[in-house]
Amino acid sequence: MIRTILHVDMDAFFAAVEQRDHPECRGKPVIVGSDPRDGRGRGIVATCSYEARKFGVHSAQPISEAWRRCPQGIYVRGDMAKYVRVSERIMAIFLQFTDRVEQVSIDEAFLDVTGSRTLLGSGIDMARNVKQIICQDLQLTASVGVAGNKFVAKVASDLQKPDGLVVVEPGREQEFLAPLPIRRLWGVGPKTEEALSRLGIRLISDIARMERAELALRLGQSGEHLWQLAHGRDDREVSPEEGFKSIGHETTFDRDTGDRRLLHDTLLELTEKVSRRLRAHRARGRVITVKLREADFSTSTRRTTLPQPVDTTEKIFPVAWRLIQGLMRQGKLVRLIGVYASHLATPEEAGQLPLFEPAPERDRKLAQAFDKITNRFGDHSITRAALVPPRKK
Ligand code: TTP
Ligand code: MG
Repeated sequence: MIRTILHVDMDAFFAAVEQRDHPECRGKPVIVGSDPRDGRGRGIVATCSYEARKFGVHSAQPISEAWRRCPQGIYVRGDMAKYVRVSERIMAIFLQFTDRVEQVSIDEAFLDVTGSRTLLGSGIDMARNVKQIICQDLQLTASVGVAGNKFVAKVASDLQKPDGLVVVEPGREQEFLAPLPIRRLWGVGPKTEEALSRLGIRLISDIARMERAELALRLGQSGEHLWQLAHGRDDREVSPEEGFKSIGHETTFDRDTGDRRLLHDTLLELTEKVSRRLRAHRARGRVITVKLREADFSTSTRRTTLPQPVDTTEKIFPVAWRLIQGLMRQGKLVRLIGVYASHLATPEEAGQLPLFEPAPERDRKLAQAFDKITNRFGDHSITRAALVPPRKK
């Protein structure tokens, strides 16, 4: 079966929201960052409007450098909570088209709309509609790529930014990718790019032309992977619960249950496992997803994006419990529940995202102390007084 996958990515996301909310910024170079007025180089550019990009301003640049290139720009401090709210509305729009939505970052998602074609039209129809609804409801523009797999859809969405729509018909993937530089391939960073360019390999077509075995010989496993991508092949699924990377736990009850206390305590235990694993990996998650399966196997998920990445039960559990309660239906018994943290960042990465501030130190120390004790005495040695179970109705 030929799949239809959309990759949607908002244009100049934080800056576009600011231009929308402050009409005096429209049509002007707008730079969003932490510490924007600090010309001495402490702040970092989160993003900037397309007007500012003409001056050579870009994400992750020191504000001082942006200032040097574009002193006439409008410099604003971002409002992360607002962007998260807008992001949630965007993700909700995607769910009108399919429940197979994989959020990749705050402003970007894959949609597997294969199953929606009979009802909602072709890939290009759905792409146009997604763009139109985002524009009408949120006064923002998105760029969309439509293709038979994730990789090609992602490349396509980026090609005509801003307000782009690029469709790659099935069977034309290789032709579409051929003239593009190899850095467009997933897994080709600056180092690989340099190594390959020394061999005269600069375009995706150069890789597609190579013998598969030769590429594998030179680059090992990633050679095989690049060869597949260069031919426009990518069979990874759009996976709603997983997101980009995730840590999760789920459990099936011995007997289907409607007991809220049991559900609460089980979810708390699962959350505890997730947060311990997050800390063990020195990672924090920004998206919390819960899953609930009813006795008849009908399964639903719900997720929320947090303003800051988290790795503690104190932060994750209240969110997860609220989401689970939203999924529970009167009189329906529950077979399975699960909780996942995704869109993971290491503390270092979280620090690089200028607007995501690290979790309070106090919270972390508490969690670390807790880990030490549970690691020594097993999972059940401490119960948290802070997390009081709900009163039975
Ligand atoms: P991107 O989608 O990479 O960028 P963008 O939406 O601003 O612009 P484009 O039109 O090229 O897609 O990132 C989405 C948001 O994430 C961006 O608006 C701000 C935030 N961000 C950071 O805070 N730091 C960063 O280094 C990057 C790349 C993005
Ligand atoms: Mg974007």
